[in-house]
Amino acid sequence: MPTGVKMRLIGWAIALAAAGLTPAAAQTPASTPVPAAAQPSGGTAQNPDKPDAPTASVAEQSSAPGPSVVATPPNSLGAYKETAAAKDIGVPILGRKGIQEQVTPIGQEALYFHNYWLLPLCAIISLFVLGLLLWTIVRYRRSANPTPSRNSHNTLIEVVWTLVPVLILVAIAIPSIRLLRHQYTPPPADLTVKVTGHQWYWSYELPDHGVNFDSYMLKEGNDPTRQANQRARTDADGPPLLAVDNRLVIPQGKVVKFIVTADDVIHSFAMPAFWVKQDANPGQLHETWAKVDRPGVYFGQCSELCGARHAYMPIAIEVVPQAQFAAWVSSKGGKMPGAQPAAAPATATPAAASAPAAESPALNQAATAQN
Ligand SMILES: [Cu+2]
Repeated sequence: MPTGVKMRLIGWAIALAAAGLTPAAAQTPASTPVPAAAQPSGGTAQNPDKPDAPTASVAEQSSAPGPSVVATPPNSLGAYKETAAAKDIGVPILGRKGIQEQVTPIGQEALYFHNYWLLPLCAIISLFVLGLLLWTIVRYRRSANPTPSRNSHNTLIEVVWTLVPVLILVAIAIPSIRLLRHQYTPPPADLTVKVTGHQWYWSYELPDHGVNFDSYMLKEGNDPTRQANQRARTDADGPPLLAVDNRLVIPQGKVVKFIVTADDVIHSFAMPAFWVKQDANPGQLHETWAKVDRPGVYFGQCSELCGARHAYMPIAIEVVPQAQFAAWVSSKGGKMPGAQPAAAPATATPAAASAPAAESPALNQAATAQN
């Protein structure tokens, strides 16, 4: 067989083998459909499901009991109340090894790739090389093998030790690049949060909701540096060094775009359970996103050494059903986009302007989800 044909055959063999070697579960699409009930009834481009169709999953049921709740003005929803932090999810657990339980589609895909693909592959390669070394040391020691081999060339072995590493790299590259692609092509955002790192606290802004606040770590009750007007941490707030006075609250099942920047030095906005870690650089806007279906409180920390109190600027994000989110927005002095009658053109979104019934639940939902 001519060399050119042989090489082409080898190339096809590599491509086929790589395709067969990639794990099927890693192919979960990044954009898991947003719970049907949480979707707007207008502009349902990415989800054809009916917004008020009965749904089975717990997340969907609690996320949006129906359009009527979303349509109710936030003021009538009752006050927002902080959820008590869990001890088994969204927090570091004493004695636990490995990566935190993931609550975003990207996190789950990445965790699967790490646990069921990269780690076994590394283990198999390490064990194989170790075995080969041991075998060579024992079998070809001087006493057992007094006359050394004078071989300098073996075509079969050379082809094998070139092809096998190429196959391994291809088998890693395919799911890895797919994960990157999912990570960097987020679905359209339902909500934008601007995150700013400061020495040494975080501030959050929801520009579409008129919400803007700072978030500081809560000190322990017996901390001598705690001022009299500062609330001491309780277990419901979260673990020591991670609980904050003002949590960022986001709605469950919605795509949240985080625009991350810094005020003074470089910080890093990191939320382990979301698979989010994004540098916050002064003068630059970086973008990351998360979609969390599971309500709860999740904790992260600044992950870029930023100065003396770097360790004391934690991040706490609370994921709540949409109605609770609206109550939180109103408790922060903001209002849900589209919560006003369409008569006010300044705040009306294109969907709101074109909708015939200004007060319809569909309108409020559409306007909410568009922002
Ligand atoms: Cu820092």
